[in-house]
Amino acid sequence: MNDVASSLGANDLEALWKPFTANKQFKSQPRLYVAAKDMHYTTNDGRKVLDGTAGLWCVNAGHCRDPIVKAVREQAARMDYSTAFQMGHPGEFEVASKLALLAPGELDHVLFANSGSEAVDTALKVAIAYHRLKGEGTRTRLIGRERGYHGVGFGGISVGGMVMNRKFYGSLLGGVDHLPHTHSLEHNAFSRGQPEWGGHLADALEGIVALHDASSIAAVIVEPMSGSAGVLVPPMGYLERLREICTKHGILLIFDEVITGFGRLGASFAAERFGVVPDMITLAKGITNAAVPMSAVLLMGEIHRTFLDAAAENAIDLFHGYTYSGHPLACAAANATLDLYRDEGLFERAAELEPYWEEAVHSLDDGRHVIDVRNIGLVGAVELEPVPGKRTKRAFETFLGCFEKGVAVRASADIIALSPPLIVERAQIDEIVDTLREVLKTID
Ligand code: PXG
Repeated sequence: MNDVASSLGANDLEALWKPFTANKQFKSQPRLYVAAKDMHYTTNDGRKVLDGTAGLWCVNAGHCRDPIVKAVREQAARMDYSTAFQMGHPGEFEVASKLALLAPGELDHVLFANSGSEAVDTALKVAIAYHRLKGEGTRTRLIGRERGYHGVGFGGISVGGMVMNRKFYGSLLGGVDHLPHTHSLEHNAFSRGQPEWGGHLADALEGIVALHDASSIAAVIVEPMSGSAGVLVPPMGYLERLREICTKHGILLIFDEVITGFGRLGASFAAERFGVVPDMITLAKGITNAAVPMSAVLLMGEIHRTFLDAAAENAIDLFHGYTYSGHPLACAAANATLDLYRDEGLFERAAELEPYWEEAVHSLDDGRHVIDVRNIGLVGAVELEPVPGKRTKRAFETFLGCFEKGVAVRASADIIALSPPLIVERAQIDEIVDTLREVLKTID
């Protein structure tokens, strides 16, 4: 240990460089949670904070739920780790089977990883390798979308469309194009559910195909509803059109459902809610209710078969995987979580609450600084007019103000995103919205 390190006390905040955090501000005014149960966190100074964001879009069943805690505890004592490659354990097969049953269409095979970023990079690699095995090795281009978020791996930031996540990191992957995003205050402000305007923006994919030729394109990846970029709900007909164009040109369609999976939109997956089945789905977050890190790629049986058919009997069929793919603790958490979602009917509950949620968030339509409110499922966004020359300031101060008043909301640029656990009560929806309204009145 060097002198500086050895002089740090056990509770010193200096050594840790927190991710996606304003570290100078945080260290001067630290916000620490020490416990969580159901809809609430407890701070280090003993305050209760109502969770308006399900952690980071992930604690869909509420915090520290007993069946999940018990399952993880028992698994930790029974078997900590089993080799991921060439060996297996029962829990991973159980989770994969449950996911395949839950998934729409022929999405009946599963690869595990540990984060949304890893799931995205896995899906992109599988897409390119699949075409290669089919004798179409020229299909290497990947198409993402402006304002898309697909994690922080090199694949994910390359197809992603968040400028701050990209601009520091060099030239990124080659052969990537982006569709236009679908957000338009001019046409869609204060939409309820799917906006009517914007379905035609999917036709930009035809333009990209015309430019490069379909024979060079492996996959299109989009979030069916963009979360991190500030809740961009797909316009009517948009996803259907993307599906049509991809099918027409033999391009794989990947839905990144890291946020939209597991009930967030009132159905198991956004694919089910919107009635559009992609060729692969990436999942994370709610898969274990965030109790243990885990992610997955759901893929069509045909993709899986292509790899198996190409491999000799004793040969490895996919040269990809992580030490912790299908980790026993994660599988224990996922099994208990998927059972809990089913037993408590939480996806249906989200669907039932949607009209109440919609009314509540749109009661902010005339709130101070508010230039848009949008919603779908148990997701809402309140877009604030930026302070000239000081983008993000207003939403960040709103986030701090809400935290002071005991409600956790998420700030993304000048947008406040809301996504409570699916166990939220109506009175708690009111508390989230009322707190936000009051705090907005106090922000310059
Ligand atoms: N895809 C999507 C659609 C995501 O939302 C990831 C991939 C990456 O997952 P990991 O587990 O690698 O972080 C995400 C993550 C926000 C916010 O403020 C959202 C995420 C991450 C950080 C912030 O909304 N989602």
